[in-house]
Amino acid sequence: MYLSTLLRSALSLVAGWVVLLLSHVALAAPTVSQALKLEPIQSDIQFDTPSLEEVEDCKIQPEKGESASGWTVLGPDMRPLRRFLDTNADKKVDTWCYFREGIEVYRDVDADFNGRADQYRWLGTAGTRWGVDSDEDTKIDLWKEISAEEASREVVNRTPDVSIDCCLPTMNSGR
Ligand SMILES: [Ca+2]
Ligand SMILES: [Ca+2]
Repeated sequence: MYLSTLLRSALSLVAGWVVLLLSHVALAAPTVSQALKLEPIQSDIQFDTPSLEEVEDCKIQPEKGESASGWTVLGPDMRPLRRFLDTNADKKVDTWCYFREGIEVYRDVDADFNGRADQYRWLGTAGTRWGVDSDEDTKIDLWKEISAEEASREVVNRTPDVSIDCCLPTMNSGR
């Protein structure tokens, strides 16, 4: 009797491991060099990229939180370089974060979880811009957040095919 209980608990433990293993396979961890090949969708991002020699000393660290799981690529100094997260537990990455000097400066977000980024956010030392790309063509259609200073810079820098309207602050203006 005792033996069969023991056997049952051993079997359920193994089953648990198999499930855990499978979920990791489904959301397979990238290698450091695969992870570093990914680039932000927007072009004006200044983020850290290690040299070829430094790549050997970079590491991939799994992330497992209550609201998200994924990986962080750590540089030779153990500061984060990239972070890729699955925030809706569908085993697909939907948030791609880029760091500069250990601080997250930009992220691409697939907010409707269809596999294509539809929001672009500048963070930390890179400012406060938060653009929405409703049709996922990589061009920002409206700003969820932008400071007055950033808005005026956008008007100056944007290529002519982007309408000026989309560069005007829609929220938090005057920050
Ligand atoms: Ca996901
Ligand atoms: Ca999307």
